[in-house]
Amino acid sequence: MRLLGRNNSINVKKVMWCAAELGIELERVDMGGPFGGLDNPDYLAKNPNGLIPCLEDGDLVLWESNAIVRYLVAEYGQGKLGSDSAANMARSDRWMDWALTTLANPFRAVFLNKIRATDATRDEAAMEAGRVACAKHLVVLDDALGRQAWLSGESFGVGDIPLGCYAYGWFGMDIERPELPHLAAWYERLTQRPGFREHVMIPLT
Ligand SMILES: N[C@@H](CCC(=O)N[C@@H](CS)C(=O)NCC(=O)O)C(=O)O
Repeated sequence: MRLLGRNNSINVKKVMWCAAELGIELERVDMGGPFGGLDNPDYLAKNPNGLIPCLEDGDLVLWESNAIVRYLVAEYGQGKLGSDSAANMARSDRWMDWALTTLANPFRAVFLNKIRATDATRDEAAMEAGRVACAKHLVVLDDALGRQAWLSGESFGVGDIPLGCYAYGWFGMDIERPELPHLAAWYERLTQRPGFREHVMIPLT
């Protein structure tokens, strides 16, 4: 099984971390960013969006990182990471969808301007608007984590994975952050997990 995508992408990180949690061997191939290759016809035949990540597992070629994570859990999870019941999976799905539909866009505005932009290209207004929007959305997450230890329910699960990757970026950037104690405590628990340390906690670039 192979995952195509550079290791510093949040969407690649979530798949690699999920595979590590499940004990799956997953070879990663550098693509995208400085490695390029996403506009090659061969790659576009696999993912016509020209984006990473893309999973190859036998005949299956799959893009969209959350779909890949769900596939790994369904195919190889044997009920782990909260995949033992439809209700538990739905609890996780809710946060996975929320990450993409609600948090991803404002987070990207902060991350790209803070980490990837140069002084010449940085859009301070967009960065600040993104930061304010993220801070507002993260109150919802903090509130949920005040009532349950994990986003997946009583134990760590697949619903914690995408937002854990965003949390690493949020806490790792030199930005103003509101006090969100439950979010901070959950993040601290994530940093104890070997798969998170290996695949997510790498320099922000
Ligand atoms: N919704 C897609 C988003 C994919 C995406 O935007 N990938 C970015 C990296 S995080 C990408 O391919 N950027 C171009 C590049 O790396 O060259 C997913 O979750 O897989």
